[in-house]
Amino acid sequence: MATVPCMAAAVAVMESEGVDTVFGIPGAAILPLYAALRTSGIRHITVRHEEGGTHAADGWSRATGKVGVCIGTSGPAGTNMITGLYTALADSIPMICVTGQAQKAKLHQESFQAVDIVEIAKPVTKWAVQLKEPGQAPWVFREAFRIARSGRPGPVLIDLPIDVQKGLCNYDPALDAPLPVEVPQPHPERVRAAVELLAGARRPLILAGGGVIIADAADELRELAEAVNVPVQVTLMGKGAFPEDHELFAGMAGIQTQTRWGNQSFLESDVVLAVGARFGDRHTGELSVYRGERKFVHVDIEPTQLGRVFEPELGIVGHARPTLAALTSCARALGVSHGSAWPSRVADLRSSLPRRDDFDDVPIKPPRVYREINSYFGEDTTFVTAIGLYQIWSGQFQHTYLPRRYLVCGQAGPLGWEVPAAMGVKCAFPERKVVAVAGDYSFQFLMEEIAVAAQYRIPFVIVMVNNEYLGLIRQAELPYDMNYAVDLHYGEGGIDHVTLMAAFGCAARRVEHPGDIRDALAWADEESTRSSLPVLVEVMVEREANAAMGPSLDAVKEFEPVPELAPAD
Ligand SMILES: Cc1ncc(C[n+]2csc(CCOP(=O)(O)OP(=O)(O)O)c2C)c(N)n1
Repeated sequence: MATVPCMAAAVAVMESEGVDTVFGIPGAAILPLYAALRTSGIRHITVRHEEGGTHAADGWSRATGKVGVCIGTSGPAGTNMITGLYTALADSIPMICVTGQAQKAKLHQESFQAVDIVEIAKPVTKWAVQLKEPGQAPWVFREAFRIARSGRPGPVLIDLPIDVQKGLCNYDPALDAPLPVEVPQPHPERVRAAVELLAGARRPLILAGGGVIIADAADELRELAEAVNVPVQVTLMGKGAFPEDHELFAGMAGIQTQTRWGNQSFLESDVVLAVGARFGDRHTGELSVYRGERKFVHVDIEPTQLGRVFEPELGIVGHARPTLAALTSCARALGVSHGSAWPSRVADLRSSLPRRDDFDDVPIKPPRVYREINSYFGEDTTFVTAIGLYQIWSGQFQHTYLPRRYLVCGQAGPLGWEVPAAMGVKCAFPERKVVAVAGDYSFQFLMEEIAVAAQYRIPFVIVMVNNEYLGLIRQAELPYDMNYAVDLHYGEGGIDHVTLMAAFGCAARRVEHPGDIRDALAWADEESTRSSLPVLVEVMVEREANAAMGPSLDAVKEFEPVPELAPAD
């Protein structure tokens, strides 16, 4: 077998695992890997901060379903990646972070930029490993890809001491291939038990979480829903798993990102079949209300997820795709299909519990921004949003129709995620329209990555929902009866975002009247395509911190009076 630099073998593994773009920043301790990358077919995007690199790899991964890669040198490069690793772990995103390291023999001597990144990364990765021998390089990289994508996907960190990187290994790409990834099949008796529970229900719901999207199981979900005529809800991470214009769509339940009719439908349901959902606290709120008297069937690929938040009536371990398919076949074989009474009830709730988004006020009310986004951008647009009131409004008001088009870092919520993640999506799918919906403060967190998008001509639209303060924190401070440390004072010598974008060579427009939003979106869309650059639309919104939120599904603050509704039968 040929003897090659072990980093060339590592790069060959990346290529054969479907990696065509990596995000990173070189440094002295990672140069042997960069030397191998230089002669490969992989495109390297030089980011301005390793956290940005991790989020870009994360966005690339969420859009493609493949394993994203971020590379950095030793010391602070690795510690800068920790937030990205945590974000990917929390949302089950397959990703590999590669770090350089000081010489093996010097690690105990406080060498320059030597930090025990493996120990630091362990709690936020599925596997954190240091390469000890050049001969292990292809195997450690193969195993990293296998672990990242198997079971509940997640991130891996590979630390590469500089002396090991310089070594040789035996490698023949013709004799190498990705390691097999198991697709766990559900237990047939449990599938039958689940179908029987559905059959016995009067008001069943299917709840699709992010696991349905990760498993690429949206078609199987729809087939099951239509076969049994059962309404479908999505979690925030599941947004896009089911088309929101489908007659069986039942909204979203939650205490932050919810629809009013979604919460009401959920409260009226008696059996919930949850697939690839982890019962996150922003979804369930107060558990006694969430659970009520209803029975839950919980399907997950990861056995330790079952019973973690509460014990379901029935748990099924399985990959979402074969499990949904098996549920459909079993339901068909048993002739299980519900009548139209409950789906009609859900449709009634949908029409009788709307939220207003047609405000004409100046300053602009945030729901109006999302109305314009919904109406201007097409179904195939990919939206990227992180955390803050703007993300909560996005979850409440934005419509999604296709999987892998609504990308949100649902659990970790690191401010600044949008710009690098949008860049990652656009690198993966240059032909897709990509829109980052960001708060002003979130935008500022990693705004240096605009320079990267400008350098590489990566076009996307940023819609900034600017309330000039930390809205979510202001809302969180209400019970403390304070507005402390949440003022940004842009008007008093602070940031002018339009000028800021100009400094990066990018266009931007500020909007203060609701009637101007649509034109600005159309302009930004055209301008970003024309210039191949990121373009910003800064929408000035009212300084009001009152997104509809509450501690439990039945206590979510409502803006509009709730009409009297007859209870479900
Ligand atoms: C890295 C990080 N630091 C702090 C927070 C806490 N945090 C959540 S939202 C928020 C304010 C966000 O302000 P902005 O982006 O302007 O959005 P808004 O809530 O005003 O819509 C802060 C500080 C966080 N989520 N992530």
